[in-house]
Amino acid sequence: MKFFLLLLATGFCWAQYDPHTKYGRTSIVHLFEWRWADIALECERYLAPKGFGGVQISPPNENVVIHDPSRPWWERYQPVSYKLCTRSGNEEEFKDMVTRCNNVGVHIYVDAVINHMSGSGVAAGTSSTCGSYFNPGNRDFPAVPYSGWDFNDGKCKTASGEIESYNDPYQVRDCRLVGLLDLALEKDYVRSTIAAYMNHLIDIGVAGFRIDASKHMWPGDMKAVLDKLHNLNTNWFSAGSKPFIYQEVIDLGGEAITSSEYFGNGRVTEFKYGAKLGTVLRKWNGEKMSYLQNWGEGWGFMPSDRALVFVDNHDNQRGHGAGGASILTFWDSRLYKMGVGFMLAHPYGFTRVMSSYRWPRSFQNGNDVNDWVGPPNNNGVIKEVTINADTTCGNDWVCEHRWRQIRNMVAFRNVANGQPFANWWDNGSNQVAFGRGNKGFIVFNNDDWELSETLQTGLPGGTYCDVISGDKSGNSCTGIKISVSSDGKAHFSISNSAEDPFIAIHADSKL
Ligand code: QV4
Ligand code: CA
Repeated sequence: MKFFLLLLATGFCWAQYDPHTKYGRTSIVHLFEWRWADIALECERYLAPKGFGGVQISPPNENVVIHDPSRPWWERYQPVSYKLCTRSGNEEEFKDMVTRCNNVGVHIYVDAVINHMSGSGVAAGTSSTCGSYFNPGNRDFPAVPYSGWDFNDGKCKTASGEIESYNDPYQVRDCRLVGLLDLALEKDYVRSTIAAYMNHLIDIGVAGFRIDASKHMWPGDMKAVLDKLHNLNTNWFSAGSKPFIYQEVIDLGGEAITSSEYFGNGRVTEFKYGAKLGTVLRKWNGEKMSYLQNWGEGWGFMPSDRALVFVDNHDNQRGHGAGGASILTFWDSRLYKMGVGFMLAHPYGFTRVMSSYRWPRSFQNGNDVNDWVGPPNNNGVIKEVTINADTTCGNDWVCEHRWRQIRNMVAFRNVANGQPFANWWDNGSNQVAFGRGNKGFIVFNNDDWELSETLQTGLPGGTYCDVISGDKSGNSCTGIKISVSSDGKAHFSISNSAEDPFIAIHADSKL
């Protein structure tokens, strides 16, 4: 018994840090604003066969319907109730999605918006995705139910009732984030109500949660909620599995609140990752890829086993949240593929791939005045995700996760799972290479001249297909072929004007 207690005390119950993806699947994809019916199809036809571990979905609970501007994506971050009823689908469609995805080994991670309800300025009425009445003016959300007692108004000390300084941890937690009515998570009623919502989802079969706006909740209050959560559904998860928790905390340094305050609850989003990687690949501020040799904790990031990493997310791909102009997105596709490829090849953190929709970006004075535009829709009804003959998506869904270079690097990460970072090489500028034990090797040329080098790959001798320029197809390669000699060395030539100036090979791409 003592031994078990010791294990418990030393954090053995690591389970909430464990994504619970099926063995050998090491990434999740954020299918931002997708409908549940389309996610179920994508799990079966694409994500399972291509080795994705899971899907982060948009908030599944009832939200405000906003008409000015017309149906912005961010209306889903203004809850009205915890009914599973949104533009993505109803409870029946949600259950069908979770069951079908779990049945093919692709797990579901829910974006849980539990810090707040709607904006304080929203008009009272039934303008909500399930028709529930609510009245922000007097804090009345009868479909939960929440009333005035359940909000932090009395606790917030600022004149406006909103967060006015991010240097005061009390304001950041107890006041309204951009006017969003702030729930009183110190109250057991609120904690129990939120836990009941999350347990409903757990019992349906979800594997974990992205906790939205975690910086705006006290870690202890969040722990009180998390301690009320059920273990995962044993139809798909081993008994005693705890839900995977990753908390959205934007910490680029310099604020009163730091990511480490949240490590006791689960993993935390590492926003420094995407911000720095974008700066390096854009070669801003004298940054070079050769500086990436100590990427990870060496760059001041949180411990790898606490980090949820990504190149961009739904906020900073459109100028919300953090990272600024350095963030790489699908709009910068050539550098973006290099960034996602680097992330998926490198052992640091648990990786999330972004999958977006196209919107009519329109910059005025450096700001995208259309940053609010919601998902592709017909009069407010989200469009289905159509699949083209070339496997890309139609209807303005970008489907980055289906880009060959990205899909194949998700597989690379699976093959290299558990293998150490090895065989680093660089030219002192922007040509770098590294391997993952004896399972994988990747080479980048981000300089303005040719890369032509013979490098130690660490791989067994043989002929390998480059999974960036093509695929292994039967006994041949549709793209570049790399010959590794018996001593593990191979010659790489990468033109700086190549469509994708990087090459990746791994054990499963060997002929
Ligand atoms: C406006 C005024 C307020 C006023 C209020 C009155 O700005 O001063 O009091 O009206 O109601 C939308 C509008 C915003 C509006 C607000 C409330 O953009 O102008 O306030 O609604 O009506 C998303 C969007 C926000 C959006 C919000 C709610 O990014 O623009 O606000 O949804 O619809 C910080 C946090 C971090 C957060 C990040 C964006 O630390 O946690 O900001 N990221 C998460 C989500 C993000 C979401 C929220 C948090 C809120 O990733 O998508 O914000 O749930 O860094
Ligand atoms: Ca709060």
